Amino acid sequence: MPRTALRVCPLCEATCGLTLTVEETGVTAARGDKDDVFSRGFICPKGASFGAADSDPDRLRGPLVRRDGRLEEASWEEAFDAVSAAVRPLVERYGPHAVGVVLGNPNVHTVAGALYPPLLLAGLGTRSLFTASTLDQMPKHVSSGLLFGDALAIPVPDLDRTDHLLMLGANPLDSNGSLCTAPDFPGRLKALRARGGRLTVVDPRRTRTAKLADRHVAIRPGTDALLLAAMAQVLFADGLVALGALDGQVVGVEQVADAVRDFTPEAVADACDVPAATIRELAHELADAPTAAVYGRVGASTVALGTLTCWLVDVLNVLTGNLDRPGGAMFPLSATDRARRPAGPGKGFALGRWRSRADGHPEAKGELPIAALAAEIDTPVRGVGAGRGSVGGGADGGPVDGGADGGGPVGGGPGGGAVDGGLTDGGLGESPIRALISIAANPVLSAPDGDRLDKALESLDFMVSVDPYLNETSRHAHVVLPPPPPSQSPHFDFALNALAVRNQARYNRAVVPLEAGRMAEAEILARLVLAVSDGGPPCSSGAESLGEHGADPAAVDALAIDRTLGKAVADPHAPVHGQDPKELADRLTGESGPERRLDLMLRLGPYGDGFGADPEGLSLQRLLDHPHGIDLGPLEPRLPQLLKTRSGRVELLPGPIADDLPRLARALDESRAPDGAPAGLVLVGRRHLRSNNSWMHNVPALVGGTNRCTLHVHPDDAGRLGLVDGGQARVTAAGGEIAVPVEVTDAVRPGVVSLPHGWGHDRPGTRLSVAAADPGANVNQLLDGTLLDPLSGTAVLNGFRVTLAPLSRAETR
Ligand SMILES: Nc1nc2c(c(=O)[nH]1)N[C@H]1C(S)=C(S)[C@@H](COP(=O)(O)OP(=O)(O)OC[C@H]3O[C@@H](n4cnc5c(=O)[nH]c(N)nc54)[C@H](O)[C@@H]3O)O[C@H]1N2
Ligand SMILES: Nc1nc2c(c(=O)[nH]1)N[C@H]1C(S)=C(S)[C@@H](COP(=O)(O)OP(=O)(O)OC[C@H]3O[C@@H](n4cnc5c(=O)[nH]c(N)nc54)[C@H](O)[C@@H]3O)O[C@H]1N2
Ligand code: SF4
Ligand SMILES: [Mo]
Repeated sequence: MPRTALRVCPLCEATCGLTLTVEETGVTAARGDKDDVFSRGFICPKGASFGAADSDPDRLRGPLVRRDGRLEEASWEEAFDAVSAAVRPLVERYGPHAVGVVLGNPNVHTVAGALYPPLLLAGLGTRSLFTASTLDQMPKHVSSGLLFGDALAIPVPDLDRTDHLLMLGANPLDSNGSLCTAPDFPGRLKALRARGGRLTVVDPRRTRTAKLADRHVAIRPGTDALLLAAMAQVLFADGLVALGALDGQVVGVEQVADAVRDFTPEAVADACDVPAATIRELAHELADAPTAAVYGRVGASTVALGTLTCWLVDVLNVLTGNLDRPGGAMFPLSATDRARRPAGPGKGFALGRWRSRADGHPEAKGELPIAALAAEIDTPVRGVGAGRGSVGGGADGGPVDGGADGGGPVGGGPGGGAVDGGLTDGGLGESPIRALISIAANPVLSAPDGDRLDKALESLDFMVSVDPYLNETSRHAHVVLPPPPPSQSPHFDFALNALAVRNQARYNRAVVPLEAGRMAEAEILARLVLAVSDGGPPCSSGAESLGEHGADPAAVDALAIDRTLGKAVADPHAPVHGQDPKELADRLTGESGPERRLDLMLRLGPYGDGFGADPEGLSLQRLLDHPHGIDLGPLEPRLPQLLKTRSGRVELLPGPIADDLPRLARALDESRAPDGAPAGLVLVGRRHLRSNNSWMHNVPALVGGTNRCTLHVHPDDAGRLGLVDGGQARVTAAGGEIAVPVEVTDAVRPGVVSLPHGWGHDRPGTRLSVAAADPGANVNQLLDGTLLDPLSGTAVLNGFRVTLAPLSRAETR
């Protein structure tokens, strides 16, 4: 008998509520849940394929362990024994930072990915953390850290109320939105226009989103920072700066006026290839709109001036008085938000507290650039005898504050809340990375220079992948721990609710019971924490131990709960101040450790019942009683309470930004330099509605048709270079060359070519039968990993130079 079950879709950031049809065989259909408080029935083709993605026969069903070089099926016990036997000795011998952790994008879509990585990092004490954030939104974290004192305080456009949206480098009609969780983003944009609002899209490609806009500005890639600086210059020059309610809450406005003085529209017009008059109009339209929001995403982030661009986005929001006001750019307040502190000065945001060993890249938000992962593995550290690495900075590497009590990662790429122990030597010890723990990540395809990373991963002493697939990255692991499919997993959006255009909360239990032989991802990660922890005290405060390999994984959750409650009862602003933590712990409900942790976070959160302080407030039980979710209302102003800068104000021109401004000036000079050579081509990415980074090319219903790895080339460039539609091209750049089919289209501007990422499924040793049949080429092989936005360590994935040549049929093999 088929039944239906509700489940929020984990396949992108839009978090649509789905109504699933469940039969004996699993999920057989998915439609939009009309009663979902947030998504109101919206669904996209990916969500509609939930069942197919969920029941993909290539998903691994049990752990794999490498024996004599081959990955073989093993029991869970054998798998965790292998992890424990390998990792602890490496930590003891080479120090904690010799164990790297890689966290990939799907961690923001799983309960386990939110709750356990901080504990894993704490258990290891490692600072070798790499996440998808440095392929994505780290510039925004850095900008927010500097402006607001909190890297996780990311304003989102108040989509449903704004009168004017200026969107740069985002294509929500295909991506469904990012760092702005909004189910039915397309419908919300149409509603904006229907109510008389205005949409401007800045994108070198005429995307589906651009086609919907009132105005499309086909900017030259990588120059958005110049455009935005010129808009700011116009605001100052034309007397359009109006802070409104922000007056008195912002420092550094005059310094910004000085900083942008030379970036007049006329000065930047050629570099951006946008007429000066248009730039003036953009500034005036923004200032004149009753409310407006500036929003930049991947194309404004993964560029050489990424942090400056993200900063200027919010500078414009501030200068026009739109930050933190309805209809402007606002800060969501999620149900599990931890903020209870009163307004006032905070600790601020530090960058570069340690550096990568091989190339000296500064950390940002506790992370090192994932583009530098291969180098951190394959570069011997100077002056150290082979095999004799000593531990540097290990003792004070003791962790954790971050995240044991939740909050979890945020954003399109996850962040783990890394180790933040008062660091004095700034080092990572003397050993390169020898072991790697990769959770929900496929950097061989997602990050620059997969060929080098392939070799580096192969050279590791030990690697574990928590991944449902044997793919380009996990094939290198010594142990693969596969999580169950989404239908067998619970769902709560710890990360994405903090980025949602409406405050709301929804929780789903697994819709299908765990299949025999499977282990919940929460338990996998909890056991992993135990397997790599030494059983000693995990933090310098001398708190209780995490336990050790083989212990009951419930102990991990119990410890996290103890820590959170310990802090809460000591906090005069918490509703449970002064109460008995043991007694509070006993009152938590939930069927599992993760559910009890969610209950705790909800009850202590801003809408929580405070363990009785507000009987109407949120708890796990209340969410279970409302399966379509609970609406918590439109976004509300949150300043100054959320600011954690040292001044307690918005710091509009932070030091590290000021120090980076010379690069902006240089970008202008370079664009003016007479080139001589024919105009160079630059490459940008693109996403397809039926795709999702590197891991959904194995679902037959989603691939094929227009979802292919083709190179978009403008007709003028194609003609000049002798490329024909349907022919092949060789694309060459610093990191290598690839061969790809050409699609001639004027959807890209002249001088720009576009390739999607996540392809290149032709490596041996994977188990991706559908993807391997039409593998595509890996665009990231064109990169050598050296092009980064220096402030954030984010890889330049958009707007890098390439050369093209036609390939004859013979050359294409
Ligand atoms: N050139 C170029 N490169 C890019 C981008 C670009 O625009 N251009 N975009 C970048 C961006 S924004 C991002 S976020 C990164 C993403 O890069 P990654 O973080 O590497 O993410 P994916 O490629 O999505 O790979 C996700 C992995 O998680 C696994 N997985 C899926 N579901 C689950 C689950 O429930 N649990 C676990 N444990 N694992 C799961 C998949 O099998 C896959 O191995 O790629 C980046 N790379
Ligand atoms: N269907 C689908 N949905 C997805 C994903 C997916 O792979 N497929 N991935 C998910 C993830 S991890 C993320 S982070 C989000 C990303 O969501 P979005 O940020 O909306 O990402 P994209 O669709 O890559 O849009 C980026 C746009 O920037 C443009 N661009 C490139 N360079 C520049 C530039 O220099 N300036 C300007 N102004 N524009 C530029 C590109 O042409 C492209 O249209 O999507 C998520 N949703
Ligand atoms: S838009 Fe995103 S969350 Fe909604 S159904 Fe599609 S993939 Fe799922
Ligand atoms: Mo992303």
